[in-house]
Amino acid sequence: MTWRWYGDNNDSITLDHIRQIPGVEGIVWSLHDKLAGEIWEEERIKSEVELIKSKGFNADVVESVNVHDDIKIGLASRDHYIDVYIDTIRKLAKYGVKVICYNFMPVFDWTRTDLYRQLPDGSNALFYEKDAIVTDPKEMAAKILKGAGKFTMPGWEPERMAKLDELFDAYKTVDDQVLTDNLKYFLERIIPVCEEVDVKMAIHPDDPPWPIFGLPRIIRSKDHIVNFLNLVDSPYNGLTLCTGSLGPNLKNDLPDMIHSFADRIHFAHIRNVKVYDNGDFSEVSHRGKDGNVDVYEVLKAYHQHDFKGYIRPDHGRHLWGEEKECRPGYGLYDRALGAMYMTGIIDSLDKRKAEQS
Ligand code: DNO
Repeated sequence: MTWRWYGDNNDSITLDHIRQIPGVEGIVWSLHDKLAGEIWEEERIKSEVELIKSKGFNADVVESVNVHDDIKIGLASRDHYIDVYIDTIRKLAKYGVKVICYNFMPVFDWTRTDLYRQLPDGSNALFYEKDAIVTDPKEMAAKILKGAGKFTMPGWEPERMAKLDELFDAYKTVDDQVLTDNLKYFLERIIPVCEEVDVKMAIHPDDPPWPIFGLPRIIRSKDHIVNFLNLVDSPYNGLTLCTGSLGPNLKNDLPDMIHSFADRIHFAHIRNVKVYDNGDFSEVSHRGKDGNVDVYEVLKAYHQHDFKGYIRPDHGRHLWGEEKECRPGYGLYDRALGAMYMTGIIDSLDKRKAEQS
C-alpha cells in the first residue's frame, strides 16, 4: 500500500501523518515544480528520496514524470524531450525507483467540472457534469486553477494553460491514430532503457474515459489497452490501472481487465465513482456499495493473481471541513479511510487463502 504525497510545502499532509495510517509502506512522489520536458537534477532526486526514506517509507514509485506535448504532437523537437525523459529515467533508477506513472492525454490531465460538489452526507467531492464540459476549455482551466487555490495542479500548470490556443492549434492534426503512432515512437525509445535499468513504465488511463474538447484519447477501454500493450510488447511497458478513470464508462469491466492484464499492471489506483443515468459522475468513498466500482471484486481479482505491484487509494471526498486546506481530491481523511478499507479486504483475502491451504 502506498500514498501519494506532493512534497513539503506543497501538501496539507505531512509524512508524519501518513505514518499513522496502518499498512502504508511507500510514498508515491514527484518533483511537482518540474514542467514536462525539464531536467530533473540528481541532487533534488536524492534529497527527496532520502527525506521519504528517513520516515521509514520506500520511494519506489514516481507519479508522474510528465510527457512534453511536443512528444504527443510528434514535433521535431520530440527527440530532445525524449532524451531528457531518458535522462530522468536513468537518474531515478540510480536512486532505486521501480515504477514511473505517466499519461499520454493531450493538453489536460484528468478533468472535472466541479471540485467541491456537495454529497448527500454533507461532504464534498470531485464531480463531472457531462453538459458542463461543452464550455470553453479556457473557462474550465480557470475554474480548476481557482479551485486548487495555492496548490499546484498536475496537468493544469498555469504556464501551459496560458498557451491553450496555441496548444489546441498544434493538436489540430493529431487524431487517435497519430497520437498512437507518437506514443509508439516514444515507447520504442524509452522501453529499452527501462529494461536496462529495471524501471517499469505504467501509463495512466484517460480520465474521463472518453474524448473531451475534441481531443483524442487512446487509453480508455480494454481494446485500447490491448492495442497499447502491443505497441511495445515488454513487461516494462505496463499500466497504472485506475478504477476511477476507467470506471465512469460502465462498459469497462474492471475485474476482467485485471485478469487479462495482471502481469502488465505495475500500479493500481483504487477509487470509486457513482455514475448517474445521464452520464454525470461523482467521486465517492472507496466502499464498493457507495458507487459503481466493486472494490471488493477488484481487490479479489488482484489477489487471485498474487499481485506484487503497488497500490494506492486515489481521490477521496473532502471530509470534516478539510477542503479549506487540502488539495482537491487529496485530503487526508477519506483516503485514509479508503486505505484502511482496502487493507481490511486484503487482510481477509489473505486469511481466507491461508485457511484454505
Ligand atoms: C489524478 C491522477 C492523475 C495521474 C496522472 C498520471 O489525480 O491519478 O493526475 O497522476 O494522469 O500522469
